Amino acid sequence: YEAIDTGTGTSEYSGKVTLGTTLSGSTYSLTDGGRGGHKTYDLKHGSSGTGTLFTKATDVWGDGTPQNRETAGVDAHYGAAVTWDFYKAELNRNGIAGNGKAAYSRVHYGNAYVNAFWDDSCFCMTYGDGANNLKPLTALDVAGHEMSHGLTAATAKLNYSKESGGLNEGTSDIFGTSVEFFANNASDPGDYLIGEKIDIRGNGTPLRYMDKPSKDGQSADYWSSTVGNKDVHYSSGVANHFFYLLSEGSGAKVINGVSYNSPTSDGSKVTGIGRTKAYKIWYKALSTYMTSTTNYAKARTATLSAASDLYGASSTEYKTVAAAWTAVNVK
Ligand code: ASN
Ligand code: ZN
Ligand code: CA
Repeated sequence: YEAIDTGTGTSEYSGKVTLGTTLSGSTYSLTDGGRGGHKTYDLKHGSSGTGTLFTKATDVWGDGTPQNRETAGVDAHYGAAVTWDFYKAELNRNGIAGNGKAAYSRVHYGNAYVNAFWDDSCFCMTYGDGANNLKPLTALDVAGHEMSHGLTAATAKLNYSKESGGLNEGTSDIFGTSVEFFANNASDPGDYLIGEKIDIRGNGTPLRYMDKPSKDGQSADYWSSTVGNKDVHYSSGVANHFFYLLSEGSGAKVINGVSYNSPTSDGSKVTGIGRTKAYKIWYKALSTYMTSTTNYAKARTATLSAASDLYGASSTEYKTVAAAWTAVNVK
């Protein structure tokens, strides 16, 4: 006997959440039957194989602390579900690959491992437990970021170096942040910061800032001819900054209690079109016009083509795409 169920979980980062689960006989598992059957496994500090599927006699999971090994499973399973739902509701996409196929998640990878990664060869997600095994990398924006590497691999296949690598990383930040806004979760409200929950620096600051990427000390705010020489997590700043400006516009703004102040390279003013239109334009560009070798100049034309398809070539949306790229010095 098998049945799709709805469990409840207490996550570390997103409060109490509902979980897609499966009841087999008298045992529940973190198998999301409503979303392709996405499973979440416990690697128990190993670093290979799938580990052990989370199973239980009751459909109540985790306690919100990292000491309870189910908790990271709750966050990861919830992040996969919200990402799936975002792709479906907002991008009209059936899963990461677009064919309804579920990925799977592995948590408790290695020991105090401070990273998370998508692996396209297993079509799977892996999460470390973070510093001192206390801050697993399972926050919503990180989950959405990592799984969106699978989305990019299934669409534009942007090469992971030089400017195309920055666009690959930027795409993951754009959708990671969009997933966080889409979740509308009171414990982790949407923001234009990446990794604000996982305290990867140990001082409470996020990993990246989309309104002004240089606030991290390394990322580029604007395109220059040498931006492709930076690590892809820093050359992504140009794409992140473009997305922020397109969504929210330049200047000072407070969203969900977070203050932003986004500059432009030339002192121009940009009025945003809202993040929903912005991520639809980015997705259309990624899935229709970008290729493995797309650089920033080509990303400008790809997103203009996408905006023209969606809103028309004389639309405010089209003009704002042009203005936002110009404001990050992609002309
Ligand atoms: N967490 C990193 C990222 O998604 C893993 C990597 O270096 N690719 O960017
Ligand atoms: Zn990434
Ligand atoms: Ca965030």
